[in-house]
Amino acid sequence: MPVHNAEIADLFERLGNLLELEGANPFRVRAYRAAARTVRGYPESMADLVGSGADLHQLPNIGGDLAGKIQTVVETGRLPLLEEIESRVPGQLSDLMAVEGLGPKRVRTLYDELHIRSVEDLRRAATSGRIRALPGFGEKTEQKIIAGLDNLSVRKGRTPLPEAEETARSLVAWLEACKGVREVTVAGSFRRRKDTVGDLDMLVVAGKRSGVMDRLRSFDEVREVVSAGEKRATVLLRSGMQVDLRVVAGVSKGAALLYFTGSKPHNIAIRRLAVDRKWKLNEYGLFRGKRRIAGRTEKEVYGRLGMAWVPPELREDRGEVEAAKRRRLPKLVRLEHIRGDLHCHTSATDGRLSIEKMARAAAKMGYRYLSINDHTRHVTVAGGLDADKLLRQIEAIDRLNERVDGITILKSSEVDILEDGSLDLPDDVLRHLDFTVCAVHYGFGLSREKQTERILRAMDNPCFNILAHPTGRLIRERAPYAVDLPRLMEGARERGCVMEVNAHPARLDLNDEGCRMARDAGVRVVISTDAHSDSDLRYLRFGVDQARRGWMTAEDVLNTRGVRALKQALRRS
Ligand code: DGT
Ligand code: CA
Ligand code: CA
Repeated sequence: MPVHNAEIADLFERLGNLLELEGANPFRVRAYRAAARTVRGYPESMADLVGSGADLHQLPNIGGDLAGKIQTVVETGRLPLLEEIESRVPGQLSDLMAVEGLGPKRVRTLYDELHIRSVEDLRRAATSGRIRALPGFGEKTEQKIIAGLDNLSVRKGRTPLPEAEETARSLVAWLEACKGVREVTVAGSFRRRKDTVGDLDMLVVAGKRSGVMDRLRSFDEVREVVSAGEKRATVLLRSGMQVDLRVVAGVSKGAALLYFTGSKPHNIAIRRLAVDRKWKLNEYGLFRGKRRIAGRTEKEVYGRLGMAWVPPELREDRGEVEAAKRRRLPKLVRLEHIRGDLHCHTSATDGRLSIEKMARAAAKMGYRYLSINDHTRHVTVAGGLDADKLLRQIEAIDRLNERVDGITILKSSEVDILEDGSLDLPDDVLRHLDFTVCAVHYGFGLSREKQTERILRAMDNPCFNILAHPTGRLIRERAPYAVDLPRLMEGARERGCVMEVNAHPARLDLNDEGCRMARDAGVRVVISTDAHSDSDLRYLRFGVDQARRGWMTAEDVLNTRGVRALKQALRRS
């Protein structure tokens, strides 16, 4: 069974953490973390790439040394450098760094003074009050560590959807190849496209004696069989993710799919409709007395209950049941509606490829346009573009547009919103762009009031068009900054500004609720990938998932329009 991207990423993260504990060069530490991020969110599996002889150097943040390490892990399942370091310091110390409030220095102290090597050690020491006595810790820090530990288990329990997808893909293929298995579907939050999933709920349509349970047990990723009967099983995978599997008969397939897709509140709401008619609805079907009156397809069940079929993304009991009864469900946006990407980076700053290469990649995907959004100066990591450099890039794009067929390259920038709410480039430069994408990249610690004011002030500038990744969260890495999102929505609507749905797997920002908020406030969005190389352009579908969960139609999403209509819609009146 091939090594998953998430496992490679975990090894690199561990390596980065342990190097930091040992006081290694910060650049080296950062390089491993950046590589972990790239690998974790990459749309193709490293195992496949290595297998097909692809050049891993082309991936963002992957130099020659790292490319070699990825190859080694894929081929041997091991990372020798990590093993070497783990012979000096216990590997579990890396897990401690994930506890909020603990950096490398403190972890080192805890290890040296109290011999704390694991999360369990840490909890024991904290709850028995031994940590407060350490120099530089104190009672407050001890409390914070306990809270951090509680948080950790909450965060650890869920898997980001793009990562879960990788596991699901190989498991579905594995089960489908089993004799007697007719169909395999993943239900649950996975099918509803929630941004993180608690576990995978698999439904298998199979005849009696199909052998699917043995097949599941022999999946290479299975670490432990928690329970296994004739019709249901629960297993734990090596990644820590749980899989629930149920075998269902063809006559019940729709009812089972409906039941196990959830959400629970949605199920409860539609079961009430059945009860109102004195019928019974469960995972086997819809019953009048003993007679099954629907069950083979979801559509049949919904139809009998007087409802239109509800797209799984809407099944959260947020008004969809009522809307489905009145045939008023929104026509949700689809990936095929998208005509271009409005957030990408090039090698002029921290991207991998030239403008031309990015544009040709976008054209190949069938896009009509792609905007170039290199950073302004304030983002120090890559040395962003100053006014002169941006003006030169604008001229270069004009020339490219004459030469490159089939796609329009739009002139834009990812403009930093400074702490006082001004934009990082003068208006007379910004006016040369087709539109701006503006973002907060530092000053995350401002109070909710101040952060909100800062962004609203930036929106006051008539050159402001799109707010990039509006809450700044990084999934599993950084919580959203404190900001009054409803007020930002109101402010955007009043000023004719637009919100971004950043589709990068590390962000998904706006998330589903943010999208719904935008829609309810009458604010349009764009769905963009924040691509740093051509392959990242494929992340777009993850943004579409969240937009659909937020009830958005193609109308609500401006990059479903042609280039002229898009520019028109972005123009502020
Ligand atoms: P997750 O795994 O936490 O991301 O969320 P789900 O929605 O996948 O939840 P899960 O795996 O516990 O259960 C899968 C589906 O099964 C759930 O969405 C609805 C259904 N279900 C589970 N337990 C119940 C229940 O007690 N009542 C009802 N009506 N449905 C349930
Ligand atoms: Ca689930
Ligand atoms: Ca489950």
